[in-house]
This record gives sequence, structure tokens and C-alpha cells, in this order.
Amino acid sequence: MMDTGRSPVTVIGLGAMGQALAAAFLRAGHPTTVWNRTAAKAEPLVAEGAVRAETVAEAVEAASLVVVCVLDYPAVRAVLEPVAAKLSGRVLVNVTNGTAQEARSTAEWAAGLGAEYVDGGIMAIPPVIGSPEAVILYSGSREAFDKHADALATWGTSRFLGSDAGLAALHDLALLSAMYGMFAGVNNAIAMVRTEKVTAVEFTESLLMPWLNSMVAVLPMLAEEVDSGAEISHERKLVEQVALANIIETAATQGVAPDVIAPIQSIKDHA
Ligand code: FVH
Repeated sequence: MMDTGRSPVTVIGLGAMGQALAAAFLRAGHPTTVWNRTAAKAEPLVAEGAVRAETVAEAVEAASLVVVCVLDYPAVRAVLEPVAAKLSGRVLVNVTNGTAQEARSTAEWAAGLGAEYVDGGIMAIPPVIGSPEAVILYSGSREAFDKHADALATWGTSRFLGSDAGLAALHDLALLSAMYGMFAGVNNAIAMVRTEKVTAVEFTESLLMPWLNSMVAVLPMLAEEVDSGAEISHERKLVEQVALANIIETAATQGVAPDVIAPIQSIKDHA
């Protein structure tokens, strides 16, 4: 590896996301050491200049910034427990998806080892990594984050949310819940119109996207209402109940299961 003046970094876990993260480090000139359980996945990165560590221990020892990006937290522990002592004095940035509680207990575990811990939530898909559109949420040790802020900025736009290590996961999962809710509604909408031979593409381009964009525009107003604690008017609740009942009836008539909308109706009824 050439001496670029950039700090050495280590990436453990070379799935689709880990590979994108390591590639972004390499493009920015960071001497990058990589390790993956299935060693062959390191090959494209080695061709770009990465060093493939033979063992996790070797990977951890190669840099003071150790990034881990694997499937889940049990995998994080499975990989790092055997080399726990080597984490002392290093910064562990864990961008594996997990719960807020998993993040907090991993922060405690790392602190017990004498390591600084930053938890991360990646709000982007691998091809977007390396561009400002890739937003990465962080929480945990501010000092450790600041120490490696430049390296982390090579992935995209960093947002540090606070010293509670669980905050990044909490916000990540909240955003994902908004996304999954939207996709479920979208799939339901498409299923309804497809019963009349309207294609998903035609519907999405001509009506769905403009409609959803106009709904996104009212979100700030909705948020203000929530924060103010204002009660939703009886009239609005009534209008929503009528619409939800009509969606469910029409979906059923068209042969679409009510699975997505029925729980929303029951939440609204309860309210
Ligand atoms: N890909 C995406 O779009 C999303 C974007 C938002 C953030 N997620 C999270 O990132 C984590 C990794 O996701 P990924 O896309 O890289 O996932 P895979 O391509 O499936 O790779 C999984 C890697 O995890 C390794 N691994 C799994 N179990 C173990 C284990 N017990 N011990 C060691 N390594 C393990 C796996 O290794 P291998 O199968 O290649 O040997 C891969 O490196 C994830 O939390 C997403 O939610 C990505």
C-alpha cells in the first residue's frame, strides 16, 4: 500500500455493505485491512489495494479504527469475542443493524475491554456509499467519533446523534419502520389497481409518486400537530374511518387481502 498520509483502517465483514465501506476507504487513500469469514470475498478489494488479514486478530491489530459490518449482533460477538483483548485502546465502529439495547450492551462490553465504541446505522444501500446521499447515523463516544470523523466522512454524510450508544439504532429502526410501512401500503395500492390490468409502472409513474410526494409535503404539519399534543378532530377521524372501510371493502371485492389496511383500521378505531 502507498503512504497516502491517511490513517490505517480495518473493515471486518465483507458482505455487500462491508465491501462498499472498504472500497470507499480505499478510494479515499486509507490503508485498508480487511477480513471476512468467507475469505474469497476480500479478493476484489485486494485487487484495489486492500490487505487481506489472515485472522481477525491480525485485522484488529492493523488499525486503531476497527469497523465491523456483519449480519447481526450475535455475529459481531462471534467474530470479536475471541480477540476481545486486542480491542483495548482502539475505536470500534459497529455499523451492523441491531436494536438500541444491543448497541448499548455492546458499548458496555467494549468499554469493559478499554475500547471506545461508536454505533452506526447506515441509511443507504451499497452503491450509494461514498456519496453525500449516503446518510450514516452515529452515537456513542463523541471523542472516538471526532477522532475518525474524516475517515467516516468518506462513506457519506455523517450524523452524530448523541452519547447514548442506542440512539443511532433507535433512529435507524424508526426510519426503517417508516420505509416498511410505506412499501407495504404501496404494494397494497399496486395490488388493487392491477386487478383492473393497470400496470405497476404506469400507476406508479402517473399517480402514485405525485400522490406520495404531496403527502410527504404535509409531514412537517403532521409533526407539529403531534408535538403540540392537539387532538385530531372528530370530523377528521370520521373521514378516515369511512375511507379505510371503503379501501377494505373495495380491496376485498377486487380480490385483494385486507392484511395491510385492516390493522390500520383497527388502530384508528381504537383511537
Ligand atoms: N445491504 C444493504 O442495503 C443494507 C443497508 C443498511 C445497512 N445494512 C446492514 O449492514 C449489515 C451487513 O449487510 P450486508 O448487506 O453486507 O449483508 P450480507 O451481504 O448478507 O453480508 C453479511 C456479512 O456478515 C457475515 N456474517 C454473517 N454471519 C456471520 C458469523 N456468524 N460470523 C462471521 N461473519 C458473519 C457474512 O460473512 P460470510 O457469509 O461472507 O462469510 C458477511 O460478511 C447488516 O447488519 C445489514 O442489516 C445493509
